[in-house]
Amino acid sequence: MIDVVKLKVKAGDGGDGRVSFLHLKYKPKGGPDGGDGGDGGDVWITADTNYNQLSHLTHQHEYLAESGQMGGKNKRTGKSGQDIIIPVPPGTWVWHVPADFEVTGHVSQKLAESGLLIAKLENHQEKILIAKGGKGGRGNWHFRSATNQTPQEAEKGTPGEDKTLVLELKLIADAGLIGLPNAGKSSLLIALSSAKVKVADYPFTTLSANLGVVHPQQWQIKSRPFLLADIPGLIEGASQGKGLGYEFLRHIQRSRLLIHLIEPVFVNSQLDIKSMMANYDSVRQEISLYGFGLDKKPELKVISKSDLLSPQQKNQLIPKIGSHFVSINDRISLKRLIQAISYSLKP
Ligand SMILES: Nc1nc2c(ncn2[C@@H]2O[C@H](COP(=O)(O)OP(=O)(O)OP(=O)(O)O)[C@@H](O)[C@H]2O)c(=O)[nH]1
Ligand SMILES: [Mg+2]
Repeated sequence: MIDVVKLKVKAGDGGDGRVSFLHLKYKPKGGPDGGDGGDGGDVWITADTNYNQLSHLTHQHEYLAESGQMGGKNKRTGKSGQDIIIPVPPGTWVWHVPADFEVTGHVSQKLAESGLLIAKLENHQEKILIAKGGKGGRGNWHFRSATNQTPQEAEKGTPGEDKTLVLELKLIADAGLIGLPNAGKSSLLIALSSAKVKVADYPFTTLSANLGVVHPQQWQIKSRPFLLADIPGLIEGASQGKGLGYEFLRHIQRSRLLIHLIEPVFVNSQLDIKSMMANYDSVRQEISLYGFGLDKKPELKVISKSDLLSPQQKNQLIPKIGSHFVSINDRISLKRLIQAISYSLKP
């Protein structure tokens, strides 16, 4: 999924004013009649629900709006340049960045440091002006005066604005799944929704963010559907560039609830609760290093793969980690989790 793109935009220049004089058979040298130049086209960005990622913007890196045309004879104003409208999915943040900004490393962090946030586009058809077109120059007709009936001057059009932008898409999910790689996040998304996502028994199976809709009604729960996001796993040192998950935290930045999956750890077939708690802490650490208030979001701690646990082991875990257990093989546990999530999401 493409969720960050850099592009240059340039509004159209204003057309120049014209220098001309009226020529008539019976009046060889008439008055000045040079028209004004047309205004340059603007560049707009608009939120459009027909898009759910930014991949349509990767083929073209420069967006130039049309310039205004030069003024005509007979005081005719030149044609204005056409605007450009760039559609983006709702949830796109628009950053004004230095021209040499590089979209590598921890982009969200770099944007916060060196970019200027111009807009957060949330709703369909919300529109913002990104670069204003130049004004058309005035034609020589404007410069006539009592002492100068034949002005040879006209105004030049002003240049259109140009900017370098980074568009950053932050998916809108109600709840986001976080946890170490292999914790079972994608499996859970599939079990709860109809999302089609890759699952495998190795870390870093998920390489981008996934979204699924959960319909509590299908589980005989009277609650509204909600959107659940699954992102790549987070590992210790993620904020220093390890693993893949860090960059994807942008997609849970806007969710109202974090669902933190902690998988059981066994050492010589003994449950290792200390390691589980340490794993939990390491993910929390990366969340707080990410910033943007992510660590302030309400969190549901959920122990995954609970089919691997005996009732005694569950009892040992409750005082240490909590009492939410889930297994994709246990429908009752899935239903209970949906109930807990729905309850947390109630306004
Ligand atoms: N026994 C058991 N295995 C599970 C359960 N949920 C997931 N698994 C297994 O755990 C492994 C990892 O599952 P994923 O869903 O890919 O884990 P993930 O957290 O999305 O992993 P990354 O995308 O790499 O971060 C797979 O082999 C799953 O089949 C569960 O409830 N019980
Ligand atoms: Mg996954």
